[in-house]
Amino acid sequence: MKIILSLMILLMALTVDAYEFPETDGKWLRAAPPNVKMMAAYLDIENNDDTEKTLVGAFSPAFGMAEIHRSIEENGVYRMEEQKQLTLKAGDKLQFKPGGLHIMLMMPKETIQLGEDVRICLIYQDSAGEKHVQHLDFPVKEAAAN
Ligand SMILES: [Cu+2]
Repeated sequence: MKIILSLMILLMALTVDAYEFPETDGKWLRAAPPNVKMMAAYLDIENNDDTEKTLVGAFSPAFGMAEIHRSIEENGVYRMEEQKQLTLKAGDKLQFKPGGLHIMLMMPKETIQLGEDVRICLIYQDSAGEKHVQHLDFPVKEAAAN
C-alpha cells in the first residue's frame, strides 16, 4: 500500500513537472494611489515550446480577483473585454502593455507598495483539460523599464 501510494505521488509529480510554461519577461505591476481598487499588471509571454499553450486565467494572493483583459478602442471610446482563453502557438509572443492586454487586479487585500514584489499566478490549460499554475513575481513600478 505504501509503495503504491509512493508511486502515485511520484507519477503526479512527474505529470506536473512535464508541463512547459511559456517564458516571461518585463513583468511589472503599475503603481496606483492607495484608494484605487483596480490595478493592472503587464508582461511579455513567449512560447518557446513546440506545443500550443492556452492561458485561461490568473489569480493573486494579494487581490480578491484577477482577470485577463484586453482594452479595445472603438470610435474613441475605450472598453475592456475579459479574455477567457488566449492561445499561444509554438513560437508565438504576447505582449501585455497599457492600452492593450493586461492582468486586471481587483479588490487589493492590503496596500500595494511601490518597489515591492507581488505574486501573480497565471493559469494554463493543456489539451487534456488539465490546469497548470505558473507562479510569478511582479515588481510594483510607475512605468515599464525600457
Ligand atoms: Cu481591465
